[in-house]
Amino acid sequence: MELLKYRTHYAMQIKPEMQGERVIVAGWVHTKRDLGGKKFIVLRDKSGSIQLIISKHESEKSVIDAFYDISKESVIMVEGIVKKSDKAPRGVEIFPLKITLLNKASPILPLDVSEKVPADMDTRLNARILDLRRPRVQAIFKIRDNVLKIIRTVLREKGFIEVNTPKIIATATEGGAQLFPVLYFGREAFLAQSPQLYKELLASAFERVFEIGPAYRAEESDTPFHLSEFISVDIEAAFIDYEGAMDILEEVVVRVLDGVRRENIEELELIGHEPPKISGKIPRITYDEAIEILQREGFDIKYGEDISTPAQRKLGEIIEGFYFIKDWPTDTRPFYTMPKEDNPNLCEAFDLMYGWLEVASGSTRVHRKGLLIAQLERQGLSPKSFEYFIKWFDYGMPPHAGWGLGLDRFMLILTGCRNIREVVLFPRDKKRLTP
Ligand code: AMO
Repeated sequence: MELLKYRTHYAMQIKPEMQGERVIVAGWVHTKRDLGGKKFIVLRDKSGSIQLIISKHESEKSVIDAFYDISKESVIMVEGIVKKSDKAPRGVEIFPLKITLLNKASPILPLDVSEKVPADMDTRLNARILDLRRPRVQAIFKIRDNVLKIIRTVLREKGFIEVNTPKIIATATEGGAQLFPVLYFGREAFLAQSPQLYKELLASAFERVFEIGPAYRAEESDTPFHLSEFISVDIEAAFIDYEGAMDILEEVVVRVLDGVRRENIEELELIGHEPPKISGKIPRITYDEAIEILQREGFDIKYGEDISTPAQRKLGEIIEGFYFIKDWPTDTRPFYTMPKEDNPNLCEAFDLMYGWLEVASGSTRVHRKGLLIAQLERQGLSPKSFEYFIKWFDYGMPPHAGWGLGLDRFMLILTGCRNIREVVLFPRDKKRLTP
């Protein structure tokens, strides 16, 4: 019943076998073509599109008038007869008996939805709502929807529950420089850079939690890989260490790649991309090994420092596909990261890389209060301002580990898009706050 007011069928449900059936479809005018004796409208709806054929001699006058009246992107409802036709796309079209104009679009559009007129990224993002009507752009977001579904399925299978933590918070977690301040009833607060501290506390209550939510970073860098608001897939689990956390991440990545390949065949075809395959396990190299490789290549890189973007690019040329870099220098990682027992200069942390792009990072966390305070002080942070976090370490904090995966960066790999803004509905960066 739900369908009957405006339509009996979606565009893609119209099949040649339905020859002669009376149907009602509704959607947007994708394209309009006037060949004189014959006129064509391609009607687009959420399922795809269907051609309407109007004949100068056989169609009702009201239908011909409607053809001239409607502009591209107008919303119409069409009642008509299904016609089998070898010339029509998918071998079928509709001969309209009645066209109802539900809402007329302005004849000058800020973006051509049918993609006949090319547009650069800024134009596309300025007219994002029209851009999101493009079938190829929709394919990206259908894949994204499936990715979210698969991630949730895998993590629930593994005993995680989905949680939502506050995004207005009192202190930084990933270093102070990139924080967005918020005026909070006269006090200073910040937008959360990560659910880090909350997910750790929750691991002491639920053992296994995950969150898929926004993370905010005042990113100065204007790159195709940074946003000031991105979606972070976060997990935290009690009674595992970083190797266990990598195992879970590996399974999530493998299952997503597999699921998208199997379930998004049409979308992948539309965007012309094949996601990578993983054969076997994802290699886990150490920071030491990464530095050795780079030095062997003649790269001027100091042991103990973070790996710079140019060095990362070099590494990505040498090691293709997905790989982990683990056992980072303790000084390069946040205070909550567990140092290695046999060498506290290194810590139980990892990054998941794809070529030179960092997709996720994680670690074993410090679960003893004394060490946590020492690490805060070592990084010049005040334990007092983390009191709301630290105090719970007195009441039974289990050993735990976790990771955060940048969903939007992961989407780049899955779709082959080159700019992170393409895989986000309404991207936020230093220059863009609307739409
Ligand atoms: P990290 O700071 O490495 O770790 O962030 C995790 C992942 O988030 C993605 N990411 C971004 N994506 C788009 N735009 C950005 N500005 C941006 N910044 C980061 C990356 C990165 O790998 N709390 C830890 C995770 C943990 O240890 O559990 C954290 O936030 O893909």
